[in-house]
Amino acid sequence: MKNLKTFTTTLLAGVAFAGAAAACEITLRSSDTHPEGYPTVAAVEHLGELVKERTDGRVCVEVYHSAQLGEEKDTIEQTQFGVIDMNRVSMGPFNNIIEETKVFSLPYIFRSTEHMHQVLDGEIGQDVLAAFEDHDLIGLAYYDAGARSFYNSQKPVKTLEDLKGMKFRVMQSDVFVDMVSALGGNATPMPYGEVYSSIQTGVIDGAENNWPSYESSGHFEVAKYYTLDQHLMVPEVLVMSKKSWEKLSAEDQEALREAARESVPFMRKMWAEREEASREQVLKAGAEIVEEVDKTAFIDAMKPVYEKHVTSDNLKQIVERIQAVK
Ligand code: GTR
Repeated sequence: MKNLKTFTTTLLAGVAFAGAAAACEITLRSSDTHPEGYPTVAAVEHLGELVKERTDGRVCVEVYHSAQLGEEKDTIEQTQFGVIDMNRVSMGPFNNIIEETKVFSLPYIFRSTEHMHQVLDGEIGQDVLAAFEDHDLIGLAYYDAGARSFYNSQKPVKTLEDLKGMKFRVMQSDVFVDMVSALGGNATPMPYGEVYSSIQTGVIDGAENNWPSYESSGHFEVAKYYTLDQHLMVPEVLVMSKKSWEKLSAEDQEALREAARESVPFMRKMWAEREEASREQVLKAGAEIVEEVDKTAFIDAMKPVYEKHVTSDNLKQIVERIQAVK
């Protein structure tokens, strides 16, 4: 009996020791509105594995998915304060805080996914990421978010005329409010988590998003008419609180930057697959897609959005630089 007790004690001590050796000295909490398995969540988890490996287990990243830490706008503030260490968010909710982020939220600013990648991977992408620093944030990486299109619970929207007077939820940014107004609709900015019930109860007619979000949020269940107008390509961004960043050694900062860079191709591959899978899933579930859309009419209608929001020399220059990218 005594022997067994000694054996158990030794065993437990061994387990505790192994646990201590592998314990993380720093655990960075990262927020995401999306559920487990969504490409943005998987990308940050992947980044976490890389960082842990490269810091010999000292720095770990814990992803709080499914909006466990709150809705995007609130989590951004908490990240600025250092309450949340990292945050994977759309560029949209930054528009009212960081002027430069508006350019990527302009309707039809990118001609294609390739064009967007060229811009984000080059100097312009770096310049816009650098703009986060003046706002207590460090921009680490961009992730894909495909193209956003309108969907609603009422009817197939085939033309601009069909959109007139309809109520759409938008992300909390003035650019998107003006975008819906320019199309003749009524915009209601609200947090992502409130959209499903708002469509269900008829507070709004619909919203706009990419295939994976339309699918994973379940919005297709309450708004089955999806119009492939692809008016926005707003990239996702991974940011870190400057306060948390400054607590890291230069070496750990570099490990984090490197892991962030490497998580991008991982995410892009996953994203392309998920776009296809989500599209198939919603179609199977009965979503009706309007594929034939006169995009020129949509593009022309968006001119007032550019006139209102691209006013400073800074933004005018960035827009010109984006347009000049082949
Ligand atoms: C998604 C995006 C989220 C969130 C959401 C929204 O496409 O990945 O970060 O911004 O859209 O519409 O609020």
